[in-house]
Amino acid sequence: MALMMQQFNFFLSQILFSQINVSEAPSIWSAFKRPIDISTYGHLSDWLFDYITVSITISFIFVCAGLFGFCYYYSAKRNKVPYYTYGYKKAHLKITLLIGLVVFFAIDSMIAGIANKDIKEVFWKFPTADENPLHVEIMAQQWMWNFRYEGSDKEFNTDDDITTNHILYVPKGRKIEYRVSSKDVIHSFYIPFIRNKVDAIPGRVTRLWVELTKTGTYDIGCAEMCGTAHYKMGAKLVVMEIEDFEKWQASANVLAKNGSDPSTVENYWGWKWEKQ
Ligand SMILES: [Cu+2]
Repeated sequence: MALMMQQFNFFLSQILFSQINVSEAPSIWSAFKRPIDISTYGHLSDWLFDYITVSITISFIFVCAGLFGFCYYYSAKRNKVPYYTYGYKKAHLKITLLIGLVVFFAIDSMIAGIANKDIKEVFWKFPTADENPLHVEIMAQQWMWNFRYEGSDKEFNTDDDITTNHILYVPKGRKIEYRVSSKDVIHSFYIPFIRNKVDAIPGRVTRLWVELTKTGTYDIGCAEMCGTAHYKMGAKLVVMEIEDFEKWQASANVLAKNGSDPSTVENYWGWKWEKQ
């Protein structure tokens, strides 16, 4: 039965991957665009990226203007007699300090401050039990992603757990908490469409939460160079309406219960969901 489940998953993945291949060829401009944001918090990262891009572009323009401006005004043609300065006059020190402070407060401190605020108030604010988050355990390995959902007993690593690989089914509009680990080397669970990722580290459990806003099929990748087939280490995130997800979960739960094989020890790679 475990084999049947695997074949079922493989069959589904074939359907999904073939659908994706049929989609339109991307235009050259799409290479410069970000993937769409399907999370409630992705705009925070996008805003920060935009802020950094705009502020360093403005700084670059000022530096270039200074460089070429000084080359022009202080060229040998305009200054027959050279004038030597060492930059230690009070005015020089004041201008240097002013530019340094502007860069420090307007760029560095802003980036660090906003990033810290977002991490504290959003990214590390994991859903509480009252919010009824969906729990998913993820085991990375060279070179695939294994997913595990608790069954109707709300316990991990028991006979009714639903396990999938290559495809991660999730509901829209419900918070999801992922707990991630690795069988072999360090990987990184990365969904570009939510602007978030977390390392999968052997012997350690890391976590990440998300709430999704759009249904559809999206790419999952590995963002850590993890070996020769690292580039192949992808999976699909299938976001469904809550009702559809619950239907899938119920049927997969029955299949899992009927198909569990306690003698196959490697099926039980899950771990206890500790309160953190
Ligand atoms: Cu990897």
